[in-house]
Amino acid sequence: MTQTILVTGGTSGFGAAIVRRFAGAGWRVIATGRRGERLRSLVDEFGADRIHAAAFDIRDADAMVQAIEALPSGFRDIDVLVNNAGLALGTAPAQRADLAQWRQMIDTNITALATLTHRLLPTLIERRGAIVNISSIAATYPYSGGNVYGATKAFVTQFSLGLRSDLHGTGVRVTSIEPGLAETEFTLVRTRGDQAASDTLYAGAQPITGEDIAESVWWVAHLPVHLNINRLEVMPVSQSFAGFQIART
Ligand code: NDP
Ligand code: 8X3
Repeated sequence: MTQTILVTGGTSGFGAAIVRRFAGAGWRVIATGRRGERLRSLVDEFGADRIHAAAFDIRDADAMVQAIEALPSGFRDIDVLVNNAGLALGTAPAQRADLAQWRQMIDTNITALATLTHRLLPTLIERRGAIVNISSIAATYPYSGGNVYGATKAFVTQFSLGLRSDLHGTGVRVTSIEPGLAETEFTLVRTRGDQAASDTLYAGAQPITGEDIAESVWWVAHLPVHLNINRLEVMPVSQSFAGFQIART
């Protein structure tokens, strides 16, 4: 039986790779994001029977509900929800950070993710489906300038574990995937379009790719139904941990 997956942030990076991985294997895919032209290209590539494009700003709860209510009949039975849309903005320390950027990260990475999950839970329970939340290593390992971004991802990880607990006995699976350094549009967005900064960060690092994470989501979604991956932390071999800092008087 053909299954259906909803992927938020399908216009770029991890999300676009996840859309391609599942659509290419015959799943029905609902792809969301603000950039409608990119979603339309995916529909052109795979066909409207395979991909449904839903262009909206995920922070707009009314637009989100409208998009879900407008799903064509063939796309309504959602088996897998991938909460991937998200962003980091800025790398300034908290005392110099832009409050508007903090709010945008919280609205996108936390509030929108929780709102969409809440809206789709009845369907996912009915389908004995799965939720895959894209968190980050920043949820666990703090770094200077990571402040609110890391905190939003800590929410994503802990919310995933809480959902696991609440959904006990429903058959719904919940996974938090926590990637490290990955080359997508993430750093371009974080630096407001500084291509040189993005290129410098990833140069020579053999970072994670969108396809790597798509493969992880595919694996999680295709495990035997009695298995649940709670958390999956993924780093490139080139990345590891650094020490604590000490301010001396
Ligand atoms: P990209 O910038 O390439 O993709 C982000 C996606 O999120 C885009 O499709 C974008 O769509 C969507 N998005 C952002 N804001 C909104 C919004 N307001 N409304 C709708 N969609 C939105 O980055 P990544 O692929 O790297 O990021 C995907 C997820 O992975 C994020 O949650 C990120 O925090 C996480 N992550 C990234 C890592 C990395 O190093 N790259 C590592 C660990 C986690 P559009 O702009 O079209 O709206
Ligand atoms: C993105 C990974 O380490 O740049 O979530 O914050 S990191």
